[in-house]
Amino acid sequence: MPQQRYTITAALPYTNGPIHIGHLAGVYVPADIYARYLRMKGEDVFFVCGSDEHGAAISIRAKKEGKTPKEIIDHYHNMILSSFDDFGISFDHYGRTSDPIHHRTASNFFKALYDKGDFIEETTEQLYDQEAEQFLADRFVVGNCPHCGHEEAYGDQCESCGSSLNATDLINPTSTISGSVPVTKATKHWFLPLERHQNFLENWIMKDHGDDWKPNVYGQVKSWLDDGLKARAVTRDLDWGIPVPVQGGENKVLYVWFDAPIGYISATKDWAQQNNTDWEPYWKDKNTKLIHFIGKDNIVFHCIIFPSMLKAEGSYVLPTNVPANEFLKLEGQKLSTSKNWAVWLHEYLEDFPGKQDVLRYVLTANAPENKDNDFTWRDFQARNDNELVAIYGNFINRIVVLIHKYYQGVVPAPNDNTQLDDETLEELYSLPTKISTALENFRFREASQILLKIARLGNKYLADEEPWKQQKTNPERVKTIMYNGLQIAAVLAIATTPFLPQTANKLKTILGLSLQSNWSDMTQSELVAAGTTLAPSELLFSKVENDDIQIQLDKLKNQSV
Ligand code: B3M
Ligand code: ZN
Repeated sequence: MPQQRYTITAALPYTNGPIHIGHLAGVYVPADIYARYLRMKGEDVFFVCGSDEHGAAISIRAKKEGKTPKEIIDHYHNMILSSFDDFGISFDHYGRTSDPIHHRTASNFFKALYDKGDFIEETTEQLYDQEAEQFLADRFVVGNCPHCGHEEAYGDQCESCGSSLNATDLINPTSTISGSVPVTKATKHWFLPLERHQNFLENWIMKDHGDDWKPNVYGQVKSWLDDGLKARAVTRDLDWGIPVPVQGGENKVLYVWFDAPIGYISATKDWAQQNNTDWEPYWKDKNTKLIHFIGKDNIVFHCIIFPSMLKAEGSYVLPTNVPANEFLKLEGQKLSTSKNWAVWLHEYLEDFPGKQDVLRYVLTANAPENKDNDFTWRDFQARNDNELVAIYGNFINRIVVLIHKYYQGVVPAPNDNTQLDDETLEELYSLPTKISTALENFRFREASQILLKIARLGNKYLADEEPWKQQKTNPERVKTIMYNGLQIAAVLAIATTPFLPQTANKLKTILGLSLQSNWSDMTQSELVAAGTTLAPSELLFSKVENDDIQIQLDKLKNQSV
């Protein structure tokens, strides 16, 4: 089959704080598993992310810390980049929306739509903070959501019910800058008339993607479309952002949600320039599959607004899928940067050195795929101890230790298989295909459980055959069992690669497998050949102690405000 080109995007984190487990579970871990899996299948994958450095989130943080926005974005950009790197997220490129290449790209995009008459220019009454002398939109203003009554809805969105709002829709608005009650004041802006795109969106999403988009994503999109789309302002009266590049745009900037998704494109250009390749096929070739990994609060922007922009521009592909996740909670409560109710990635990496894969596993096995889910430290410990240590690690340890004990580490030549051997191997070779199906349908939880099933199969095989009881009486039979057991371990090693890359490398090293494996390698019946010498056994996982968990629980309690 010819290579399929994939452009995989992961939501650009705001550089107003570090990365926490909610971001990882919702976006970065599934996106990384998906990208690694497709690369192993030999597809042409470009996996892109970057820092989202404009918008109210940054200005507010800067004000709070008494710093300039530039100081804030540099600080968090570096921090986020290095924690992603330590954690092993395999982006092909990580850009920044403060880069000149992004400013140029977003500015040109705006101009292109402007020149084609795709905006409405209108002077309207907007909320204005007289004390701060600033117009209020987005996170600069909170109030009651007109749809669900949530008391802290932002000027562009209610995070509780997910509806997208205009600041003037809020009931009892207050400024988050000064706490004062805003007045209204006239100002000119450019609006993207989404109602013009209603028909196209209905045809594209409801006709083409009713079956292959996740129900939580499709459901949200459908309800916006059913409500009827309205024009959205895509410019703001702010001084932090990308200047509006048309006449009358002085002292105004592009709305952060106009420029941020273009960040995926500018990061692609940046990467292509550095790698002497062409960026356009990744965005404009009609066979390219564009996949956006995001959290549920970003659905409207990726399924309605950005596609309308792309369609209006005319030369871009539209997303093939937008596998948005729901939210992860922590110990029963909503994760919150401002309340410091979070497990921060950079702190996890310090507190649990070398245990990146444990977090990847727990966040995948318990991913908030179809509904909000809870991360608890007890569950983290239980999944580590009962699944990774007791099932996965135990199987590998048993088989490798026995090969060293019986054969000084040299893989024995097998004799004829019994029926049970054949049945076991048949089941083994059916599992990678099941993982593929789950991953290709964005069911990462299920995929992780099929992965574990390979280790369970290995344990069951050893427990049923009890080679340790037969070694004296029937050593030839034991050779076959051990040989087959190693093939199970080898399939496990390769299938583990997209999920737990560090563990996969360790296991491949023990088994003498190449670290560069392809997904199709798992169809080979002899992955570890007789005569191969295994490396010494190495513990893949170790128990998480009660004390370690208590430290985390105490820390959470003490740090939260
Ligand atoms: N910066 C992430 C958020 O809403 C937002 C994503 C942009 S993706 C183009 O937290
Ligand atoms: Zn609401």
